[in-house]
Amino acid sequence: MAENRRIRPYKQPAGGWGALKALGEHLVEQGIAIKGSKTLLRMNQPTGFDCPGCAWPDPKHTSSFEFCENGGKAVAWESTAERCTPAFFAEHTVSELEGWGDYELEMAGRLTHPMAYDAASDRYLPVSWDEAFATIGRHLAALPDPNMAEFYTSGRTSNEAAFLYQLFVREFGTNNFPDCSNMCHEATSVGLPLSIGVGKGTVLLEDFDKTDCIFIFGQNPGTNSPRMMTSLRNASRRGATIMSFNPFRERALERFQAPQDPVEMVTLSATPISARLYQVRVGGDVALIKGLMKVLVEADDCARGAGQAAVLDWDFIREHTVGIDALIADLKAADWASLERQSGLVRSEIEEAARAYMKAGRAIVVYGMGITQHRHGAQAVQQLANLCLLRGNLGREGAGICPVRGHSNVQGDRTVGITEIPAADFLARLGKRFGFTPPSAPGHNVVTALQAMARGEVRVFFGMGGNIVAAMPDWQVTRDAFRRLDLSVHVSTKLNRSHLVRGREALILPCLGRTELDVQATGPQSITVEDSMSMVHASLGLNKPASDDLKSEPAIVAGIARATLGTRSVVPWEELVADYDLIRDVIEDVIPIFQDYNARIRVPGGFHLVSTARERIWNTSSGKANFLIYEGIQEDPVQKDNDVLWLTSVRSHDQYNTTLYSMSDRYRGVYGQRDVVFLSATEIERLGFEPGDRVDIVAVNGDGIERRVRAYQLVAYSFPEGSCAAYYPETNPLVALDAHDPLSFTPSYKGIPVRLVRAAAGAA
Ligand SMILES: Nc1nc2c(c(=O)[nH]1)N[C@H]1C(S)=C(S)[C@@H](COP(=O)(O)OP(=O)(O)OC[C@H]3O[C@@H](n4cnc5c(=O)[nH]c(N)nc54)[C@H](O)[C@@H]3O)O[C@H]1N2
Ligand SMILES: Nc1nc2c(c(=O)[nH]1)N[C@H]1C(S)=C(S)[C@@H](COP(=O)(O)OP(=O)(O)OC[C@H]3O[C@@H](n4cnc5c(=O)[nH]c(N)nc54)[C@H](O)[C@@H]3O)O[C@H]1N2
Ligand SMILES: [Mo]
Repeated sequence: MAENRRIRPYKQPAGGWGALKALGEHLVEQGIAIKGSKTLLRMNQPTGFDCPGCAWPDPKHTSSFEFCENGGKAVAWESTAERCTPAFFAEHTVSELEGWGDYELEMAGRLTHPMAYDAASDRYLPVSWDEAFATIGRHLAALPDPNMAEFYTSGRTSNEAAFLYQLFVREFGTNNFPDCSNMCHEATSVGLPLSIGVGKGTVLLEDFDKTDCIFIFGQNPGTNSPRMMTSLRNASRRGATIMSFNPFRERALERFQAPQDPVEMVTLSATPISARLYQVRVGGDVALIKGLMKVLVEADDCARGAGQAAVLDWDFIREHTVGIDALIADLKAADWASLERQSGLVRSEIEEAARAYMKAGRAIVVYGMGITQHRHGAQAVQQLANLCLLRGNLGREGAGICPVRGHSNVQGDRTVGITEIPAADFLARLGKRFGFTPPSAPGHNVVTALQAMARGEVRVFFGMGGNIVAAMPDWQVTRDAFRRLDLSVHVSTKLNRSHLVRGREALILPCLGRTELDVQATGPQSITVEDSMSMVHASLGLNKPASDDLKSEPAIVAGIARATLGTRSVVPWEELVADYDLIRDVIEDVIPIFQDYNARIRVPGGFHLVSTARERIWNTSSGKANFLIYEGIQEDPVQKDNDVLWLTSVRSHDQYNTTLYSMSDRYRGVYGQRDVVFLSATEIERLGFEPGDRVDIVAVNGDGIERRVRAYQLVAYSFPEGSCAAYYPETNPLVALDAHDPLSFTPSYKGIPVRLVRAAAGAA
């Protein structure tokens, strides 16, 4: 619904009637008020489909309907009545579409037919599936080296599709698997194994019902994993203490009105969520976490000196960890003035938060992109692991570390083999099961893939979902790199930027969505996904597909594999695609933690994949959990200059990554516009501006390349000094491709050094 541009503070709690109204409007806008409501009733049910929105688990998938505004929007977006047909493509040239906004592109509706770019008319024209497969096969087979192709995955792809995909790509001969996870929780996948021997979280949903304390760092559950609000609300009502650390006072972290609670809805009351919300400076988390640990260590010294109970869990530390002495020495050496300056919090605030943590018998540490998307994201994650380890808050009930994953199956895709650095034993089992030798050389992640593409070393890009061209940093570099390709292919449900910024030849392959019925030779098929808490369960789409010409992702992989490898393939592609149970059987053969896969997903709620750290088994080189040290406290070192602000790029309440549901952001009080930058009134004044002024945001990178976005409106907001915020993906041009975590390669989307410069007169 087009809304007028305005800024109007949102006074209500998160959730409540506002959420119901917003979803209702959204269903109407997608033209599916009735069909949409019916579809929503089947979401996250034992026999329905898994929500294509976020990766937050559902209470055993056995609950009655749980209202989630943004899950509803994700479903409505997929089940829209709008169609992007060959007739649409006949009407618009690609050059014309390049001038459209991301919102307008996706509003064209569901893609209905495979399309191939035709240079003569500058249009996408319909092709048959066989022609499309043959084109891909011809390009791939002609490459002198399989490493000249990139195979991207976005995290909605099911376990079955992802497993077949990696099998095909490895049989073809490369480990080039750039993945949306590289832009997201890679800091977790790389950082946590070094600390605790596993790159996933250690808690289950029931731990939220048993914990005394929940610390939430850099994560916005009310928008990005709204079903988590049920756990937080229950915890708060039980008397557990919730503490949040976020530069924004995100409304859902403050108070929440549960749409499923008739009393709250009728009385317009709400449940307070966080006991305190500390407005940490953008990029100030490492200093904050070190400050928290410093308080614990000093309190422990004091307590033990006075003959009182220890603050640290020394039995756990002695039995299960290494490195405590070095950590304590490092924390003692950190001085409060620097910790305060860097975190943007004063010592008494950090002490207050640390006391809440000390008091709690059991604590859960939750985090999201505010931690991972920094130049030292992996190390920041390790500091959170330290915080847990100090009080033995790992591997027992009601305690643990909880990275909140993004896409609904991003974690499962990794588990079944989407990784550019596969483990040797996985490759050995894969090769043995099928009788071929998979490549062992490490492949590309998103950053190294883009770098190779920019150097002209890559000829073919294949995207299994997603919108990498918009999601990546450094748009100019990214776009130039895509334009150098011979062939770009995207398996998609909606039209997006990545279809327009294309190779010499380009294909769009439309696929079934999660909500749709997937019928193969043996009948309707269910797929499986793994949520943020390592629960694997089945998902069965029930809606009539958006078009008769759609194929499932597994069927698309099989078609391409046949066209590329022909009879030399050792995999019975058609047989596997005819019955997804057979795909699950081979997954089980290759990945032993999936034992009895088909039987276990038939139990409502599915099953839990073993998490070693949860059992206090430490798969690290030391065989113990490691306390790892972060030297210094600067997360994003850059020259000291008072005019340089740290910009963080965030999601609005009305978007799903690069998909915009509307131009508004209700909880932050922004309507009808996204070209705004949030910063404190004090900073606005200090920099010589007034609220409402238009500024260009100019990145400070020191590589001589100008990166600038234009004419952003200043919005005075409660925000920490030295920091500002604006929306993703519009600000992605500001992030240099080289500005990433050296360990995990996660781009530092949440730590962008910028200057604000008055915009040219008349710019807006
Ligand atoms: N509706 C909806 N749901 C989604 C998505 C979506 O776009 N829309 N995306 C999905 C995906 S792929 C992901 S990865 C997740 C993302 O979910 P989140 O992890 O919640 O992602 P963001 O909104 O980018 O940022 C999270 C929070 O970090 C805060 N933050 C920013 N910089 C800093 C910092 O330096 N320190 C701290 N402590 N906090 C900071 C922001 O203010 C924001 O509240 O959600 C998933 N679910
Ligand atoms: N500045 C900045 N940049 C960021 C981030 C940030 O916080 N700030 N966050 C990063 C993160 S966490 C992530 S995960 C990435 C997201 O990067 P991506 O995962 O690449 O992007 P999405 O926007 O989720 O992809 C949207 C497209 O996916 C397709 N799609 C939707 N459902 C399906 C499906 O079921 N199957 C298939 N095949 N296609 C489907 C549709 O065509 C849609 O246009 O962006 C990253 N970029
Ligand atoms: Mo993500």
